[in-house]
Amino acid sequence: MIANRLPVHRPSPESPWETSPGGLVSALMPILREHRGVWIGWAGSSEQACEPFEHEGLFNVPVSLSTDDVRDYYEGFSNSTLWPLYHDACQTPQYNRSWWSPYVAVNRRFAEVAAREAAPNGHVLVQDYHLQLVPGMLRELRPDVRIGFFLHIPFPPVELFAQLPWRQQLLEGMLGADVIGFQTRHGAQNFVRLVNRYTTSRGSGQTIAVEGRRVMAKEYPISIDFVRIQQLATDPNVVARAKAIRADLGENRTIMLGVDRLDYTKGIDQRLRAVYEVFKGGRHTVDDLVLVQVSVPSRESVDEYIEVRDRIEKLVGHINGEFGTVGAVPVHYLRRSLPIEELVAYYLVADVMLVTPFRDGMNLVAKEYVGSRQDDTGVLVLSEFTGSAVELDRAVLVNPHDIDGMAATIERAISMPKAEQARRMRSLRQRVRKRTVYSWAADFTAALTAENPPAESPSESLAADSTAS
Ligand code: GDG
Repeated sequence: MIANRLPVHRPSPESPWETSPGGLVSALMPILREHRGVWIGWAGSSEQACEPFEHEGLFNVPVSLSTDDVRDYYEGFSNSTLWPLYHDACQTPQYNRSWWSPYVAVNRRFAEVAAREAAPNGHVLVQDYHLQLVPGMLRELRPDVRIGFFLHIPFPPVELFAQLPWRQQLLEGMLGADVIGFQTRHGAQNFVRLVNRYTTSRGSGQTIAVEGRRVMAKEYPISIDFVRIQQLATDPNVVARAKAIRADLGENRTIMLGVDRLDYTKGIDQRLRAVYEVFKGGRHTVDDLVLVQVSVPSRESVDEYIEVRDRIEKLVGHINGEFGTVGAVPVHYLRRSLPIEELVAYYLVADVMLVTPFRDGMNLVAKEYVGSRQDDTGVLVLSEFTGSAVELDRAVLVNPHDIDGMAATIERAISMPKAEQARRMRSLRQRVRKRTVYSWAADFTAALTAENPPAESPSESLAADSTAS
């Protein structure tokens, strides 16, 4: 497994390693433990290069990054160019020419470590937008290994991706893989269209002919460890903690919950504006309604993240100042990471879960909330621009850009009859129970280990392709 970050971190070189929170880690830890795989990644900014080590049954191979690499490859090209561009350019992507060659150099470093570590005819799974050139580089170094690439974030439409000065190189890098996985069918289709437009390879449907090889580009929607969430949701300590939180917040109040990395793609500020409108509307007061917003600090040295944090904190102050009383506030804002048990206790007390990103590859929080609602109560308000909205279409879907619409939907969610809540939640739970992180891994690894059929001749694949231009 190759990902930008190792699945562990430590505050200082003297502290013990701890497993990190986050979508990628939540999704992949169970799989790697099961297969006794090696995880190649960066150990984090405070780390000097260190030797490979084992932690909780997992082998970690650290790749070191210099301060300049962190600035140019990580904060620069990955998080200030690709991240905003792939999320519908909801912040303006920066096309800084000096970030490109560090991105290439760091991708080469990862590919070289993988070339050393992979067993003969082994399988390598490359994760995410930071490492889109690795499949192509690794194929040159180790033509014997099968390579999978999975993109956790959305893959943008042609009109947006076309802005990238390095669009052809990134597409060709990804085409080094045998299987390229996306969160949604939309993402896979965008990729095939772009390959046809900007490379010499030709794709049709889910297959692309690349120099005599056949590459699959397909959706593999990621999910959660349903059983683990269920176990946590029934753990007596977690249930007792949920009762205590409810008692603290008020037995008769409707509790709304938001849980997100503190990221401008997550739409936390628009959500707060909608909540402001709900209180302003006058049908609810601080006595009967409360929002708990958990925001996990993230990428704190990137300017846009500092700005969104300021916007959010101003809005929280604004709402609490206008609608709070001495002893009761409408918004409880926790800017910190919580232990998973505590997080699930919050899922258990939330009558209404607000998941309103402007764009999100999948959103595991939405699935975790559903996974924890064993009694079929609770309402999930979900942005239609998340990958999870494809499967979780029985949630109450919202457009996060429409503040009034979102406020009206939140009011509807607050007063939804129990029978309708149960109908919707039963159907949502069935979906999440059926497709877990384990079935995601099984599907992806099955595709990776299956031999792709040989490529058609170029003329044949061109004839079959209706999207080539
Ligand atoms: C990326 C993509 C895609 C959150 N707060 C705490 C905590 N979390 C855990 C949640 C959940 C995960 O972090 C967040 O996952 P998301 O999917 O919601 O979002 P991203 O971090 O942006 O993840 C996303 C994902 O990758 C997987 O492919 O769905 O689209 O952007 O699992 O539970 N965990 C703990 N404490 C917290 O305070 N322990």
